[in-house]
Amino acid sequence: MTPDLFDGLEVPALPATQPLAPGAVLLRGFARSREAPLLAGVDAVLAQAPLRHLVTPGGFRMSVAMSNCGRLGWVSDRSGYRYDAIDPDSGRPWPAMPAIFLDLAAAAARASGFEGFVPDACLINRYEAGTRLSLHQDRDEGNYDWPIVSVSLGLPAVFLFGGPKRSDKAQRVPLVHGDVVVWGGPSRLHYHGVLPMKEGEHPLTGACRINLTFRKAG
Ligand code: MD3
Ligand code: FE
Repeated sequence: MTPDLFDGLEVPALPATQPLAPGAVLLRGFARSREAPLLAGVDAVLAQAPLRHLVTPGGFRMSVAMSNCGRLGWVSDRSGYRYDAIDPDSGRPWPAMPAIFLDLAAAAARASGFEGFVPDACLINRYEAGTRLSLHQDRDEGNYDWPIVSVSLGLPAVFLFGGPKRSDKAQRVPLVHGDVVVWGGPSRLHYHGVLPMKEGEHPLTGACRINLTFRKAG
């Protein structure tokens, strides 16, 4: 094989899709081309259902600020964790999921082998400097056959991706603006978290990171 056989071939610096673990696929930059309408959608949702710091059943205020859109929203209070059709702060249903959210989530799921993903819940997480999310499992959803699709916007974060047991060694996965990860199959119930955020400034989101997680909760 002579070097000129490679001329004209586009060899990406990183593959577009990286398997992280069985069932977990990282789509680097998948949301970049739709960053503006996604962030406009976030603003529209948050105008109707403002970010808030939920309290854990144990009484601790979460450092992540959260809101939701879609038919169901994830909430936590002294009585436990659950999905609820009503925003407890407003007493009204959560805002509808913007079409661009549904389209992106379905496209990412399809690219990872999950055809027909129609999420009914989108949790919006906002991280500022120092915000962290300790190791946990997502197991409040009605079935685990569908993946969770996550979209990272704004400041970078270091994601912790462990195994089925809390004590399993976690790998550190840097996630940057526009990255999308599809967590299905065996990875769906793995422990995961986010390391404390560093300070920074992003041209589109300012001093924060926004993470969207799309779920089939009902
Ligand atoms: C792996 N959010 O909202 S997204 C969460 O960056 C949550 O805001 C983090 O964990 C964030 O529950 C991580 C990536 C993610 C989401 C759900 C998963 C990874 C997952 C479920 C199972 C395995
Ligand atoms: Fe989670």
